Amino acid sequence: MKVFRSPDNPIIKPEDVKPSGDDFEVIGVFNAGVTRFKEEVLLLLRVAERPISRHPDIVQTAVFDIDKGQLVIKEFSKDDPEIDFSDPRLIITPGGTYLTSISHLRLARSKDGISFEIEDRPAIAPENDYETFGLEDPRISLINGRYYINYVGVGRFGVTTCLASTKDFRTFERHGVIFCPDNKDVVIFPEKIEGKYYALHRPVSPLFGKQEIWISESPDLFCWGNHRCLMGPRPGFWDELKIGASAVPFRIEQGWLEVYHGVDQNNRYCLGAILLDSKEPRKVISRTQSPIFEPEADYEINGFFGNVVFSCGLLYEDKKLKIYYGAADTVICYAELSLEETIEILNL
Ligand code: MAN
Repeated sequence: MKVFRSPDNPIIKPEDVKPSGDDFEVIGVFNAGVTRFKEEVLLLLRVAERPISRHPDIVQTAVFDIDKGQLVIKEFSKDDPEIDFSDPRLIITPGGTYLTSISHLRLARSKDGISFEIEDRPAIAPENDYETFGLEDPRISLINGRYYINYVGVGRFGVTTCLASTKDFRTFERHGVIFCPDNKDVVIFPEKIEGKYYALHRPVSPLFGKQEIWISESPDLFCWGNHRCLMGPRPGFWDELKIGASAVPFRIEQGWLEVYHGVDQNNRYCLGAILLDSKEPRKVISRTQSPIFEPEADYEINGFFGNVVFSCGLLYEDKKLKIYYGAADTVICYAELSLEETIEILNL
């Protein structure tokens, strides 16, 4: 599979983004929702920040304090034997788990899809009990002229998926939690199919089951039911450990094309594709055997969490998949795949 990577990659880096407050630094800008709005490409960036370190032996992070209505700083000693820092994303303490950074969503606009102007202030930031550890991985679905944004809310209840919407990307209306904990990697199909809205999502069972892609339906985008498992990881494959939906599905002649992500035993994140039936998206018609896109460039292999290509959105234009993706949980990059080749490896 031929992948065209923009020679300007990474197109957005942490140093391009203004921190949301004094004494904070941006350590990652990645996993952006994407849409076209008027003449521009809009990205809703996930911006990960942490307090600027005051001592090398102390790990600091921030959480949103509901009562104070602001971020408060938490400190942990690197020497504390009871704390597990082995995953760079997590601080696991006997008293509970924290994230090493807190994310919010920020708008970026571009005329050419490559050079972006990034707003100075967050578009959507932690605000309630479901978001105290941050907002992550937005996806944007344009439905009947309104832009629906679903994002991961991380808080003391776990990992939920919340919904917001906007008409103008200036004001955002929140619609609350649409999938209970733990559930992420939600993508909402951009139109009703045979009278129903559909979403792919990824619930997690702590006891049984694997991290698999589920499909559900809704009359109104807010109440979701008729949940069923769509497909799971494949032992021995690049997507053996866990899978989740990535980009919002789009219609092609043969059905719905979905670009999803899969993870192997070494925590390497790649993208693959599936084709779902155009009238009954619960039917998987085809699934790529090998990844359509894998971490190979230096900025995909090395970073905050290396060996990751992770997409939350693409533009399907000119028979191309124009993919915006987070590389190594650090930067935003751009790549193009041809629809023709994608269809070929789906054996359609
Ligand atoms: C999680 C995702 C992303 C992130 C990857 C890799 O599963 O939700 O936030 O890019 O892990 O760390």
